[in-house]
Amino acid sequence: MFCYQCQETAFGTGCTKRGVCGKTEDVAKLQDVLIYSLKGIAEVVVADNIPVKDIPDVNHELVKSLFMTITNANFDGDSIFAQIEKLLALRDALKSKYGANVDKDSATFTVLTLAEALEKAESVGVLATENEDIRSLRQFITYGLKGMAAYTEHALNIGKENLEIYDFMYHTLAQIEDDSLGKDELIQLVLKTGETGVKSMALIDEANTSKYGHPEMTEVNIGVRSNPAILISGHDLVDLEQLLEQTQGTGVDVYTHSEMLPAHSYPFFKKYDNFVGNYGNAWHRQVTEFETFKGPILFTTNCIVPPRKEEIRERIFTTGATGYPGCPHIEADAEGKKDFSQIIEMAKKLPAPEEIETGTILGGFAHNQVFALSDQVVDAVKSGAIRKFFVMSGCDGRMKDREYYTEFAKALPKDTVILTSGCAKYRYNKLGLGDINGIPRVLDAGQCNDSYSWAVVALKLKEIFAAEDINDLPIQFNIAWYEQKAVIVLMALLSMGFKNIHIGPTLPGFLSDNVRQVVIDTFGLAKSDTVENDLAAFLG
Ligand code: FSO
Ligand code: SF4
Repeated sequence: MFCYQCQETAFGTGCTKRGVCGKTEDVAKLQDVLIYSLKGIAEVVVADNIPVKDIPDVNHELVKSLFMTITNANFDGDSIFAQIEKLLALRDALKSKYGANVDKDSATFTVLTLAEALEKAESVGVLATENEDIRSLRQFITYGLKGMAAYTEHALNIGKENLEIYDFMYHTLAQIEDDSLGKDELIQLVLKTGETGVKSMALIDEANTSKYGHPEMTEVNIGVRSNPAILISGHDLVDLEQLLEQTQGTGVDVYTHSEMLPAHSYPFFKKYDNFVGNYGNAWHRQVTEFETFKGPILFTTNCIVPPRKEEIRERIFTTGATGYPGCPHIEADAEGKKDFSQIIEMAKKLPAPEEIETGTILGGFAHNQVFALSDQVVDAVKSGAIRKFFVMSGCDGRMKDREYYTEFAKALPKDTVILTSGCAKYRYNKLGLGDINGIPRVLDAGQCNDSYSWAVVALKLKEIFAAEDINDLPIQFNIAWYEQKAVIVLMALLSMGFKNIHIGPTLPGFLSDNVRQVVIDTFGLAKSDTVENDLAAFLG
């Protein structure tokens, strides 16, 4: 196996035996074959000019398959192999229906058994591209597509689609295998991926807000009640809605975990009085927090940490693109309805969660809520009460050096405001950093996809302050990254013209030396340094 798609990749260069994330060699290989199968479908769609509006089933399997390969989403080899079989059948059906004549291996290969799929992986994985720079750019783009797919799938679950996104995905998957594309063309494709990434983030924003209302300033309880309860993790709001509906009148409470926290700020979910609060912190702390939670856990998306203890594994359920061997996977029926009754029945028999924290945290500062405060914000900037905004969106992770983000937040002067989203916020959202004339110093827009809000807010500020360049605004990006959703957020920001973005705790291992240099020279991308050096650099 070879995988270097996330920030925790072994030695910063690549996992070659087993993933640091816990992914086995077989699962890594099957994911490579899954991606290769998608390339075959893309070849067929592009070669035959098949209109994406005519192939909804294929489009939906495209985004689901990409999503299944995101870090910490799916550890279940059987479900990945079943997905490969499904894709190959779809590919062949497309070929016979449209009469496509594509002779590329990705469009013609077959694997009949798991063993054959594992053998196939030997020649189609990441290292199949020999040139290190071309490989780096091809993977950069592929990881962007994975993040884009995650956002597209959530929007799709709410019934919102943008056909341009599928179209882009097929063309890009077909193009990145095209040996005629050199470094420069691939760099252009990175930016195009970012542009389409912006569309996917706008789509999920539209889907979420049209169905659940605009997030509003909300205090979220982090303590517990005495009822038995279910913990829901991941990002899918439709799964949350269905779980809340099905738990009404059962005596079972529902708590959010990690990236599901922002759901509390949507007006729609406030009507459920068993929707108690948020339990725990960012994904990697689930190892201890699931022990004290006591009840069943539903994963709607990543991030799953492979549960070592059987007692915890027995309480885990997956749905959507996620999977874990031995944990029940809940499928939707033809109408998209999921039956969560087995989770509810399990919850009733288990003890209530053990309290690990008390108090509240503040959220709901997506673009609409920030625009509602815009007069206050603009006055504070004009008067000098706010000197600078720091966008610290992104992901949290296990590495010790991520303490940097807590220390950086603590060390920021009191006339600065943190704009956050994604699970990175857990590094500083309980520090009590106060406010500036009533404006909280940590404004949380929501999930990682809600980083979109900060781009929208920046564009608004550019207009208000009549700035010529978006980079002239008093906004500094200091982002924490971990997996491929953060990769698409980064690409989106680059495509919008934001420069001098700092990311950490390390630069991506998938950037080769040359590609890294190009990104540094062209976009001013930099790695976070020490708190002292960064503060000095950012605040002059
Ligand atoms: Fe975090 Fe995991 Fe949202 Fe990611 S829970 S790390 S970028 O999946 O998706 O922020
Ligand atoms: Fe390694 Fe990350 Fe790939 Fe897991 S997802 S195998 S930790 S690079």
